Amino acid sequence: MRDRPEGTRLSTNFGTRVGDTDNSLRVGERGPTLLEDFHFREKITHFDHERIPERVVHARGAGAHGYFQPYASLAAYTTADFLQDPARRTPVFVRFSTVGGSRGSADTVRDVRGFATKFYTREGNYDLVGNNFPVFFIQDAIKFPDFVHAVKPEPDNEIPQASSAHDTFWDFVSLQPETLHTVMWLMSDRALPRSYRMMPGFGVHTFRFVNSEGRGTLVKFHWRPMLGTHCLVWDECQKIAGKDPDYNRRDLWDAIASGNYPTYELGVQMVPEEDEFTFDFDLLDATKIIPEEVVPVQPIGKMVLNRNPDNFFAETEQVAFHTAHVVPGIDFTNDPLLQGRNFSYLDTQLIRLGGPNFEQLPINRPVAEVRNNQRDGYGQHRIHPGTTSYSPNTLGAGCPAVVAGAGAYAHRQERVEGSTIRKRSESFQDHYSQPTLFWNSMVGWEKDHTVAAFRFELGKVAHPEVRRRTVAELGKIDHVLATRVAQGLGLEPPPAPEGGRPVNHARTSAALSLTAQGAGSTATRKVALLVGDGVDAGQVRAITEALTVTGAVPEVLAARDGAVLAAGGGELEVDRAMSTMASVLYDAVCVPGGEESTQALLDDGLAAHYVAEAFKHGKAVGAVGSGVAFVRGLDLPGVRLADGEEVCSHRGVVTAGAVPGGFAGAFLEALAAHRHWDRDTDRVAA
Ligand code: HDE
Repeated sequence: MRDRPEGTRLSTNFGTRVGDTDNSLRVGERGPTLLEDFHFREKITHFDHERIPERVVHARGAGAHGYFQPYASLAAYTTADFLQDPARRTPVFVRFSTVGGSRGSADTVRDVRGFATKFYTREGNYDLVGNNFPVFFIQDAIKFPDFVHAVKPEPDNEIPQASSAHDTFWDFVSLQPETLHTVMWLMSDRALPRSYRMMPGFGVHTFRFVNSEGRGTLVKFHWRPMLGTHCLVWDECQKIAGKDPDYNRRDLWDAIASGNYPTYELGVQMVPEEDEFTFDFDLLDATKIIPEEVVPVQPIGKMVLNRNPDNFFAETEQVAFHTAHVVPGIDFTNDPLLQGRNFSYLDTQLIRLGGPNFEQLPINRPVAEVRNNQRDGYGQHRIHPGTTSYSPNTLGAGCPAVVAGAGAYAHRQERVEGSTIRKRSESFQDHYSQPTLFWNSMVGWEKDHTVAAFRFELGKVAHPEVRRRTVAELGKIDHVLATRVAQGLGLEPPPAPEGGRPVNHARTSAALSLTAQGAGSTATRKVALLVGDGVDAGQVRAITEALTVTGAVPEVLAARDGAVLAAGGGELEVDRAMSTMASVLYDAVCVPGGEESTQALLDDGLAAHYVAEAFKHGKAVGAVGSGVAFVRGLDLPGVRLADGEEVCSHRGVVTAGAVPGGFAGAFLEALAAHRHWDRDTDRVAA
């Protein structure tokens, strides 16, 4: 249903054509406006009511349409219709989001990201409402309001926006050790996705597949981006938040608009029900992962996002996800966080979307038939003829008929016994082993970034006792971690563990490191080529071509928009003025040659800043011909540069006397590697 304006005439909401929408009806040219002006009143009234409440969490989002297709039938595990036939494509709508910030906040904040998928299956909508971390901050839904109040801006002055770097968040964390595992993920670069297209998703909870024999299999869902998982760094994020606050949203939109469709593989970790108690943690505890080395992730299908929404409000804003939107063959477990979510999502949509008929909004409408005796309410769009709106009935021929079996959802039967009790199970009590596992599994630069994040966040905390309590908690994860954070904060490190039980169990899971998250690719990577008058246009063309062939996106930047003069005559078109962009908006920077062009760049501090900053952020840097002299002038620490005609690739800095030969290949390789952390970046002033 699309309401297109082409060839139409302006009317009121009741269909009366309007001849003037610029002047309200008044008494004489300078007199008062008349109440009689129904068009004026309707227009203003509608405008006054244009806003709906933003989501209490996940307010800022970006959506996309696409489809999901399984690789093979999963009939052995589940009856879910959309997982049976590898030939069937099920339409989907996905909404990515940040969690803490308001609707207008920046994209590149340190935060968890939502990854919510609505599958419009023939058996009704199935919503997989996940995040980009596999774990959550709390174990029981009753703590959710406390957690969210702690992380949201502080209530007296509503500061800070979209940031966990403040006292109330860390006060809560330091008192609530179950948060620590997810806090470790939050302080890692995982909280800074380069792109929604390069970000994983997780169902977090243990769900249950049920097959046609009623046999259950416990299941964890994983979305894996086909471009690999890649992240930004914190300094870059803070700058992007000013240079382009819509960075991730724009990236998603532009990629889809240009035919670079984001693709993800859906994977599952499956555990037979009889093995539920074979782990050293509880599968019902959402603060735990199942290490992939213990239960591998099996790919079961892929999702392609191939269409941008037509209208942000109608689709991305009004879409309503709900963990209880399940289809036959997918069931819940008793995870107390999931049980609470099954209440919360419907409840929140009732207020956010203004009543019980939000399922009739186009973006929420199932493709499966909807028939029931629910009636009336705000925004009712259906006209139900007849006299019966109850069941059982004979006057309406017993319809809609209630038939068990035959595709009806059947809750899996589970025997449950126990006393009513407010108590967390003993099996939920170990809050430190998995944060330690995560810490141990990171490589050096990941640990460095994580320590820096703790120092930054706690450095913003005003209450010394909150800082101290948090560092003490970190000491229970790993002594080195706590010591390094304490040093940054000028605090006494917690005492080293003495004899007895060492704090760190020394276990690792290689799959947890960012270095294990998918092969590098140059596809859709953005590269800034810095040029001035007198540039060697042949070099620019050769580099541009080599990049474009592999799917990278080169852009020519100069001091001004328009064109620059090429060495030896002619012009080279410029894509953007350097001042309208920044190195943080690119994945790599390259300086082609041309004596005059190099001189122009040397005279422009902005050009030097582009290269130095890209270097500092670990990005590939390239230079050719006289461009090498430009890079040499920046005195980048610890990097070898080309001398003469040779091609030199060192720590992601690729230089060459001329383009032909190995430059393009070496530069593409450096670009595909995403970042180069074997550099000494501390001394770079950028
Ligand atoms: Fe949510 N969450 N959540 N959450 N959540 C909402 O529902 C809630 C949790 C997630 O793009 C709200 O429609 C409770 C885990 C996503 O529209 C609300 C608990 C995970 C989105 C809500 C959790 C999520 C939401 C706010 C603790 C990852 C955005 C607006 C028990 C598995 C969906 C809304 C979108 C949104 C409640 C914890 C993911 C208030 C009570 C764990 C991706 O209902």
